[in-house]
Amino acid sequence: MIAKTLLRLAGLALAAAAPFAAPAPAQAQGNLVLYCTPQEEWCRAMVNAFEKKTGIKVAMTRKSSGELYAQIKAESANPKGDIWWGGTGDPHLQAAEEGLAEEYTSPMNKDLQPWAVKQWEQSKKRTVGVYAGALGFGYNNKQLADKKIAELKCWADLLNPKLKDEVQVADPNSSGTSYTMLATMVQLMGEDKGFDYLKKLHKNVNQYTKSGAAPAKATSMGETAVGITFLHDMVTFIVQKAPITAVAPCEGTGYEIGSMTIIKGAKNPKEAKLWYDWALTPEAQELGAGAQAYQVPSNKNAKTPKEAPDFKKIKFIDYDFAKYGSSAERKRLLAKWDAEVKNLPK
Ligand code: S7P
Repeated sequence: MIAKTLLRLAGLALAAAAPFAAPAPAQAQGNLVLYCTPQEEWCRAMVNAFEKKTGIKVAMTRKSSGELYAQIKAESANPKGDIWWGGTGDPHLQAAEEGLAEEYTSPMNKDLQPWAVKQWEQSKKRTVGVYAGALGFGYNNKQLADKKIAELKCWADLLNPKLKDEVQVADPNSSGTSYTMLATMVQLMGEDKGFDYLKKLHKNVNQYTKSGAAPAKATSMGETAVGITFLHDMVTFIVQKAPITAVAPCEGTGYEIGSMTIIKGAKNPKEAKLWYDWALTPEAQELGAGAQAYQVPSNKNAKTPKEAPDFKKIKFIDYDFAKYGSSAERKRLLAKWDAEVKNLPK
């Protein structure tokens, strides 16, 4: 199963450069309220390009995955957002299951990778994959050398007592990255051993940040020796010459299908669909690399950035999105993490 997933994901990195005709949205006037979860720079680049192409004015709010899910739920009686672009797939699936998302079938679906379409099918047409990213960690080479700690290769290495208060990871309630880690540990080790691991890791955690990518920046600046993030978030700083080594853990790891959802009751549904179709084109998906976002795009004809982690070299678990993106399971695991891990004494 794992091998099958790996092969399927390996295919992601080999997007064919077939000729492609992106649908050209007609020049339009109008407004769109965008909820955006990836890096601010990528969100801005998307907004600027879309406004230029369509004449539609975009009001954008950037927040972490769990935070935007909670906001969309809180606003559901009077929705303020039109479309939610990016962020880990689990909270998008939860929103779909809870009736917070509109059904939509984009003409672009035919050009998408099977994993992106599967996300759409699993959500009953309410969310679709826009990119994929592998979970891992990164360490600051100087910090590690100063502490005389050997190269870190595995999740198990992060439990080294010499790393006390030297590991940073986000809070899974606000962060989709960190929820992916929580669900990954449960799937990789089994629930009891996975929670044991998280409790031991807690002793080494210096801070549970709100944002999933924040530990990558902290690692780049030497504020923490180790950060647990998606690998592409570490690569962003490696490209900027930060002294970081990015690690795909030896035991195996999970991954995200970054997703997109039209919000139920959107006030600007026509504009939301224009964004949706455009965001699935190679033209839009290739904007990521220019903003130093190195996820793997979901359109088969979009170029995968050359800096993107090589999925063929990563040992992936067969992440069960249906289960771990379900409302009941996500609520249960987060409540258990709050009760058993978050406030443990060190
Ligand atoms: O930074 C890009 C990215 O890693 O951020 C998204 C993530 O869900 C947002 O951060 P949170 O963990 O704070 O929710 C990912 O989808 C994306 O690849």
